[in-house]
Parts: sequence; structure tokens; C-alpha cells
Amino acid sequence: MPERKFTVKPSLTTRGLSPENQETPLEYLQTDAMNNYQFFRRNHFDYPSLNQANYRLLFGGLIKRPLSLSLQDLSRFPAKTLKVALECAGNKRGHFEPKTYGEQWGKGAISQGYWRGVPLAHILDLTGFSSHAAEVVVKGYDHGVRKGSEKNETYARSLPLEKALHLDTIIAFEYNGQPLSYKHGYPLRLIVPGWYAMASVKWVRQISVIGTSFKGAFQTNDYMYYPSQETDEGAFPVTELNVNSTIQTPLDMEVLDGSRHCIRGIAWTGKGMITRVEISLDNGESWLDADFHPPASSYEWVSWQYVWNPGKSGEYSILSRATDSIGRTQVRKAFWNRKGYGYNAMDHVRVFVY
Ligand SMILES: Nc1nc2c(c(=O)[nH]1)N[C@H]1C(S)=C(S)[C@@H](COP(=O)(O)O)O[C@H]1N2
Ligand SMILES: [Mo]
Repeated sequence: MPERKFTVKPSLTTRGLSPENQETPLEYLQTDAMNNYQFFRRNHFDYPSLNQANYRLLFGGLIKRPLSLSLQDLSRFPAKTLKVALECAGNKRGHFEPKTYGEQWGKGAISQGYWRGVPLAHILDLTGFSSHAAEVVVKGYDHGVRKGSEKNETYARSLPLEKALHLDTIIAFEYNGQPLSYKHGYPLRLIVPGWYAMASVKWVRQISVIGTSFKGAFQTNDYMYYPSQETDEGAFPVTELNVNSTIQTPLDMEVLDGSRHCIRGIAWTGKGMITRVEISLDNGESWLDADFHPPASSYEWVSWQYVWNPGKSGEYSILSRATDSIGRTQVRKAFWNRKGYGYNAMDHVRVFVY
């Protein structure tokens, strides 16, 4: 089987420079824990400047004991390490038909690695909160004029109390055993496993408990599914990841010889576990099971492969389709929505075998 050997390291694919939006060249990666320089970058504003020496994480709102924590204070809480894939809600937006406005992401607005941090619940236990608490708002340091508005805004998102108190929702300070890199949220970022990555707020400044539903623009304007082109009717919030899969090799429109090839890719979901990945070599007429090791947790992707002997020369249309333990399966056409979130149609590449 021809092995792909690279002498140069793949670099990020640029979708925007100011703010920086770059995607992971997933097609060229062999690892399942990305280095910082291969991790996709998704920013709404320019990188913030923050005073590292005096950094304090503030807790406010409907809590009994307001709190301000230094990094050292935080290090005294019990921490855990989780392998989590972060996927941008706009991953694969460029595949929507008809097209939708926004960064035209390909398949690489997803990356994963090991995040270490303190469960937010441990800190909220310490502050205590009122019986009227409904949501927890996490505010970042970055701000500016949001695309599509004229107002100066700060990046902020809320979580329902239940998700905020989930023991795997962590305030992370390490990635792959190192302090977070500046671009990925140093010194602290929230990690919300199972949800699209807009929830994983970088450069956390303040955490507030509120008794109402948060109305920030990144929650009420953006990161809502709008099923209709013309009106906001039927809108609902973007939360958990959809079941999904991506073919890494071969590449779309690649020319292959007739020898054995390894069709390789990843599959993931935000709820339950991946239970099945299938491949079709005839554009969906028939399906074959791909091989993968069961995932250790529901927050990481599985790497799957299928060894293929094409035999006959000609054009092939290859599809991948993942199924999860709650019974969700990828379908041929993704649910279209005006802002282009949550694309999860079966993946599709065409190859020519000579
Ligand atoms: N403070 C802040 N946090 C943020 C964002 C942001 O612009 N500012 N973008 C969110 C979105 S939409 C995504 S997809 C992820 C991207 O994280 P990364 O740049 O570390 O890959 O961060 C999320 N957290
Ligand atoms: Mo995102």
C-alpha cells in the first residue's frame, strides 16, 4: 500500500487574516492530538492584550460569595485532563448548497488534543449561587465591532446551568501538557465538550451567574440555526455537535493507480459515541463497514480506515457515513440554514483510478 511520506510539515490554510481565521490541513495530518501550530484558529476580533502578571478570573452575578482567582489560586483546585475535539459550528460551511455567507471553511475547522483544567462546577460550589440562577455567562477579553453590526461588543457566551455544572465543563489552563498558547486562549479558556466550539470561550475574563437568558449577540444573532432564507421563523440555538465524518485520504479528484489504497478519515459526534462508520465506493448504492477502535470517550473523534483494492480503472465516487449510539446517522444532504452552521452531510470525494 503506498504510504504517504512528507518531508515538510503541513501548515494552516488561511480563510481570513484580520481577525485570524485559519483551518487545519486535516488531509495531511497523521496525528490525533494536534500541535498548536496545526490547530485551527477561529477569531471574531483581533487578539486581545491582557495583563498577564495581574491576571485574575472574576466571578459575579447571582452568587453568594464573589470571587477573584489568580492562576495560582486556580491551581489548588482538583483538575482533570480530557481529550476533546473542538469543531467550529461553521466547519464545512463552504459545502452548503446554496452557499451561505461567512468564512468558507472546508473540512478543517476541527482539531483535537488534551485539555487540562478545573471543572467550573468546583468553583461555583465555592461561590454558591442563588436559587434563581438559570445560566452562566462567560466573557472573554477580546472585543471589537462584530461583523454585521456597528456596535462595539465583547465575545461572550452563556451556558444553561446544567451544562455549566457538568463535571466535564472545565476552565482549561493547559493544552497537550503545556500552558495554553496565546492564540488558543492563554491563560484560561472554557472547554465545553460535546458543544460546537463557539461555547469554548478563550481568554476568560469574567464568569457571571444570571437569572435570565443571556442576550449577547454571539448567542441571539450568531450561532442560531435560521432554517429560512427570508425570515427568522423557526430559529433555534446551535449547541451539540452533529454526527459527522470526514474522508482524509484520498483527496477529492485525486488520480490513483490500481493498487491497494487505504481510505482513511475521522468520525465524531456530540452525543453518545460513534458506533459505526460506513464507506460507499459506488456513490451510495452499497455500503461497507470501515474499521476503527472504539473511542475512549465521546468527546474525541475516531480514526477509521478501509483498505480498498479498486481493481477496475475508472471514476469512483466515495462516500463516508457515521452513526452514533443515540441513532443519529449522516444523510446525503445537510440541513440548510441561513448562517451555514452544523454541516454534516455524508462526506464525498471523487477519484480516478487508472
Ligand atoms: N474569546 C473568544 N473565544 C472564542 C472565540 C472568539 O472569537 N473569542 N471564537 C469561538 C469560536 S467560534 C471557535 S470555533 C473557537 C475556536 O478556537 P481556536 O481558535 O482555539 O481553534 O473559539 C471560540 N471561542
Ligand atoms: Mo466557531
